[in-house]
Amino acid sequence: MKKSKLFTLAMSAIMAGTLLVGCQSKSSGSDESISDSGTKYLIATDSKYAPFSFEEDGEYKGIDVEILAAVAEESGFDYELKPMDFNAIIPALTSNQLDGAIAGMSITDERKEALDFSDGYFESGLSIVVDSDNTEINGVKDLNGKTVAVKKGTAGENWALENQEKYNLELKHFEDSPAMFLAVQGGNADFALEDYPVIAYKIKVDADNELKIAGDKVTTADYGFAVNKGQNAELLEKFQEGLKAIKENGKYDEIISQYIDQ
Ligand code: ASN
Repeated sequence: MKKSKLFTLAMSAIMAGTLLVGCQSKSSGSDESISDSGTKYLIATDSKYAPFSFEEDGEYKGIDVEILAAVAEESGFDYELKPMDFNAIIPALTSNQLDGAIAGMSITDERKEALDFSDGYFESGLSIVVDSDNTEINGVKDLNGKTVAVKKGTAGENWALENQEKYNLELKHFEDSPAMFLAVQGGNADFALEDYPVIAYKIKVDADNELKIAGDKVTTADYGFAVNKGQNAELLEKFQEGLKAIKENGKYDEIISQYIDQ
């Protein structure tokens, strides 16, 4: 029952993704759901990235989803939320198939070449994730010759690629974070690279998890709301203003404290 529901959801996500890629283009002006008129923005989130964005009982929730809702209310803009695999989000932004993204996305210099970011709204950074029985890997110093699970298109994948030679790593690439965690739990990878708040939340809420964090954070980075570079300055500005307002009026802290112990 559960499986078939998941399958249906996955299929609709794939179809929605296909439609998105196939039909919606700002430059063609053929689709009104894109905000040519500035009335309704199409904004992506990572479809499986608790506690930032995840589906529960048919609804999307989480820090990113709720910050976006609060900011939009504050700044008075309309949007449609588009949950996607992270890997598809940046290409869809740069080809104007999306107006913006709030997807647990680290602000990096490389991404800044293609995207404009808001101020950081959450401090994050990569951690090493291992099976809870693993006593061998206790930090970066123990990674030599290991197999690493990475999520496509992420800062974690980038770190693994940059350090592949240094640590003689074998990379296994996955579409989403749950698949990466399963690879570690199932012994298909020695470790995964995932953002600290994401793995810490999983360990906290999932009683069946067999994972732990090894050593200190590997990197530090802030999450930002992103738009295509040089475009959608209006949306970016509205996001910035709204973010500032919800930080001042307590709404931001209220959202965070639902998911993260402060
Ligand atoms: N945190 C990842 C990154 O910035 C994105 C994600 O997995 N949603 O690359």
